[in-house]
Amino acid sequence: MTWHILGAGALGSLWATRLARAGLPVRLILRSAQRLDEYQRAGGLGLRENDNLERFDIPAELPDAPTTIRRLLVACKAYDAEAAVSRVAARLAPGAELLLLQNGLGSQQAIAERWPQARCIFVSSTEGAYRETDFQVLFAGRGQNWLGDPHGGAAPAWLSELDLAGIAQTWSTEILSRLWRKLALNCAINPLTVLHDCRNGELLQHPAQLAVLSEELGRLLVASGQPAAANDLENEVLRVIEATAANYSSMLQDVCLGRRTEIAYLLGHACATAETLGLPTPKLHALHQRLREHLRQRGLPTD
Ligand code: NAD
Ligand code: KPL
Repeated sequence: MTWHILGAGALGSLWATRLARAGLPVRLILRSAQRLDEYQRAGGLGLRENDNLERFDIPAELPDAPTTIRRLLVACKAYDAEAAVSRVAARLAPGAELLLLQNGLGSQQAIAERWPQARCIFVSSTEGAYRETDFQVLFAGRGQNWLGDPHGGAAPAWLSELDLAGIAQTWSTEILSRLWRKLALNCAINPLTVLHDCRNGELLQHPAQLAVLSEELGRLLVASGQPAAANDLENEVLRVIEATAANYSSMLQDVCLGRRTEIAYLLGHACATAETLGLPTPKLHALHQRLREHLRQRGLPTD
């Protein structure tokens, strides 16, 4: 069965090239005739891995192409994902599978609610990739992809295709817990790196701030029905900071490059959930407001 990939950015290209390299059928869906033309002139998708550059001439099409989609990897940013799926919705077969690669939470639920006839598989990825140039991706960090269906059900047989393609995968029966835990880590670390304009490791100079945020996030996870995701959260925040001490967080990189952040699906989602639950989280709200003000001053979207 063909893998349709919606969005040929960093992660979409990383998946598409590895699937194509394994000889699996892949088609890219690009947003406009101009992007399609640029792609064709680039001569396919490039993957740089361990100083080795390979190019793959993967077929590409527009969202309104006539063929049916049975398996779709949605590889857009969280703020683009629902609109991107809506452009191919008429092509989805009944029971089509949508793999949602987005960071944070909120965009996946919006898609799952709007297209209930599809099987939505949520993915939490710790792989790292970025675009070196248009249509050329650098595989910057090996990691793991956890896939799961929040409604339960069996693991799909095509997971073996990911193994064949060398895409590290684990089927998770607790995918929401994983996504909430990652969201909490991102909420404790990323906004502070933006506001202090620092590498992750420098946050160790602000232990009191990290402690109070971890405490509020832990209470939020428990109140949201995800107690396992709250286990030992503060220590995990400190462990991730130490393990990634020399890195700039993805949010700080976005801000420095003048790119829209996924704030609405991270801190925004955390604060909105706390409000819905009637749970007081004053430090998280204050952090959200400071971050939004910081983005506003730089002319970036605040949600
Ligand atoms: P990206 O910006 O590199 O790629 C997104 C692509 O989607 C862009 O090429 C954009 O043009 C395309 N797109 C947007 N709307 C579209 C539409 N309507 N039709 C077709 N294409 C459309 O983003 P990314 O870094 O690949 O991140 C994707 C998601 O994966 C994000 O939620 C991110 O947080 C998450 N993620 C990324 C990484 C990473 O290392 N890059 C790691 C883990 C998670
Ligand atoms: O996932 C991250 C990111 O940069 O987005 C880290 C810093 C590891 C945790 O927030």
